[in-house]
Amino acid sequence: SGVPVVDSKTGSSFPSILEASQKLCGIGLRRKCVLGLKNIDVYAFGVYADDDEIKKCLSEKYGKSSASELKGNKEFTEDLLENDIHMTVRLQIVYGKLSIRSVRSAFEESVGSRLIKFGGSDNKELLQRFTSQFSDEIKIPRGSVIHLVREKGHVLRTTIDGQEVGSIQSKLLCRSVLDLYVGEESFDKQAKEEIELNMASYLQS
Ligand code: DAO
Ligand code: DAO
Ligand code: DAO
Repeated sequence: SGVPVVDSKTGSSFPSILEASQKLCGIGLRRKCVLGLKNIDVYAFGVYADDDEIKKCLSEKYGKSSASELKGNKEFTEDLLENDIHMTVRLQIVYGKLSIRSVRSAFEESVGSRLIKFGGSDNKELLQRFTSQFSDEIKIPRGSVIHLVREKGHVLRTTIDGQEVGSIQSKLLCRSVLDLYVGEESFDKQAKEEIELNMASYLQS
């Protein structure tokens, strides 16, 4: 079922298929500027989607457009984020000194700003209540693999190294998390383009 794709910058390897139907659409890098000084590589990520579901959901609307026409089309991006399409984002941790405190604050900044953008400021408290439950005992060493999975019915399921962390049913949360990787202000612009192009190509296949 295909050779893994290896990110040349970090050496992280991504299987080309996950859970039988999730196909790799593109990989990228999450970097973060610390102390306004230097960028650190935090994790490499791969975005996966179910090609049949993309086709089922979107071929009526976009089936006549070519993949290159759809690349960078805002409405197409919006439809990928809003629809109940099974997607997985696989994170492979590169940074070796990740503390739960920094995960919590990065999460509040990145996911939090989207929850507010797409859902309104009353989600701020909810987010803080959630991140306060990120237990200090959780260890996320270099090489850890985190899956963020959007399942049927807009359920976000999270695992760390195959262990369940939790599932939350929220369309807003699913949308906000996927927006980090596929949205307009994604962490890695080049990755976003590649992901969109591959997703668009599923409509013609
Ligand atoms: O040590 O303060 C520091 C810099 C660490 C930045 C970490 C950013 C965390 C990004 C979220 C990771 C989610 C798994
Ligand atoms: O990169 O800014 C970011 C956010 C990535 C989302 C990571 C979710 C990690 C959830 C695991 C929490 C376990 C403590
Ligand atoms: O749908 O009403 C809503 C808002 C739900 C926001 C929930 C925030 C919790 C963050 C969970 C992160 C899981 C990785």
